[in-house]
Amino acid sequence: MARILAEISRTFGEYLLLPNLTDERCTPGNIDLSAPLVRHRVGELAPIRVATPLVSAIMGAVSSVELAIALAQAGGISFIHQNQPISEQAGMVAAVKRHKAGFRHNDVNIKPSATLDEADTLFKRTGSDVIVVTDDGNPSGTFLGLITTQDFNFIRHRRDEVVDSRMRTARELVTGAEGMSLAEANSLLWDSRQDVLPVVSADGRVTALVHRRDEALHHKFSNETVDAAKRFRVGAGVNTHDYLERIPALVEAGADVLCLDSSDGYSVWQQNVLAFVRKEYGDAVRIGAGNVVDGRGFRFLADAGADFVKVGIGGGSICITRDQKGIGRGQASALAEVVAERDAYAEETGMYVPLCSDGGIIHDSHMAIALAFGADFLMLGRYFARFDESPTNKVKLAGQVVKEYWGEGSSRARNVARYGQGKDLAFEEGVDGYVPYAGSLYDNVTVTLAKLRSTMISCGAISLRQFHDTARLVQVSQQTFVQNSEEVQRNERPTVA
Ligand code: RVP
Repeated sequence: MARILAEISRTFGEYLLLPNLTDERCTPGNIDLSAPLVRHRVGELAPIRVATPLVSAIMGAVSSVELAIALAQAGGISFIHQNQPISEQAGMVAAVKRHKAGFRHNDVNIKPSATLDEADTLFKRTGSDVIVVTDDGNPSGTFLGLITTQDFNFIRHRRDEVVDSRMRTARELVTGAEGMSLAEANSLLWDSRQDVLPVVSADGRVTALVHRRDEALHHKFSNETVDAAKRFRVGAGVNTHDYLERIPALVEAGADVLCLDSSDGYSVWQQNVLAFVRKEYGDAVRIGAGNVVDGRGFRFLADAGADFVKVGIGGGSICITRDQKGIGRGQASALAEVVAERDAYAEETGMYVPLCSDGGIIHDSHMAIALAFGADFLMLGRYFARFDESPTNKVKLAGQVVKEYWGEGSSRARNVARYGQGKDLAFEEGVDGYVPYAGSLYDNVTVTLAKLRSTMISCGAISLRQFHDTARLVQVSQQTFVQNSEEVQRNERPTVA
């Protein structure tokens, strides 16, 4: 006979935190939000950590190259999705890795003979606000000047005018020399009053760009997620089908951490992939696995060698797996059980395997609840999909500016490798919809982190570890829950297309 567990499946909106004593240490500047990303021995520091415990979902509608750079700058990390040809995914990973904190790679180039219309198209396609003009329009060409979004507009200038007529020439610009330090580059930026400093090699090529706004961001977030060479870190999703080819290509492209992308990770297929990674690469390649919703699933993947385990089935804002298959668990209940298993596992084996709570964050307050429950870091789709840096279109819908956001199990994404339904998606497990547009990642993450710090201050915790250990949560009444969910349905869930 099937077993019926005694507990009720509960979600984040059903809990509130109680304040603990706030003492002198509890100031915003003292709050440490850093978290381990991968397994490590208890008492030691994880080899990969994040200063901001937020990671972007392994989704085509979320994690673009631009978002990965912006999130790494803000101290988190992105996972580039695997529902695309291996070469394209590896190309996206390599594009993120070309950027160093402070020194941005020269990616966006144009010829002086190109038209302003072509420059405008390039600005829109890349999201960049500065283009390097070179003799042949390639990064390896000779540097001739810069053209920015401030240099022309189509009220004053004709679309067929050439870039040459509006660019600031190399001779007019202050430039830096290859090999200079970031501090020297930033001083030059201030002295020159330029917004961008091209760093030029002895043979006249632009090897990097230093942006004035990056210095300000560095002071705001202070801990970018970078590797030993100061390149931004980036993650990548993998699947249990083509991993023999995909994993080596992603490793070659420079992916810092991989993650198995599946709605149900409690499978021998994931065990096989983890065994492959350990056999081929030992600990040199880091890989998370999931998703699971109970202690058994966690232990299975931890024993199989997962570097972190992702928790959550059916809680994603665009997810309809629970309706379609009757599988899932309230995210709070799932976390509570898996956290207890993680801690027991650490006690027994001396190995700490971090947990990622994936999906179901609707309000910023849910992030605090998820972390209080014991999650090490959080994976978010809807949250990041709302920002400028996500790859989807911004559209106006009933007077409101929204961005497209679709699930990997929707017929738009058809992420067959994620859902284990066979060769094609026989039925959808996700919807295709819209989320309210919210502006830039930096502005939003700044506010979100301020709220999180403020919650931790009220709860008397200055680190996430302390927060896990000392948070006290209560369940709210049924009535509050009904009101919350009505409000969420009205305002916050993606609008289905
Ligand atoms: P959310 O942040 O609530 O939008 O949830 C994002 C998560 O939802 C993803 O990280 C993934 O685990 C899950 N997902 C993605 N697509 C689908 C689907 O189509 N059902 N679900």
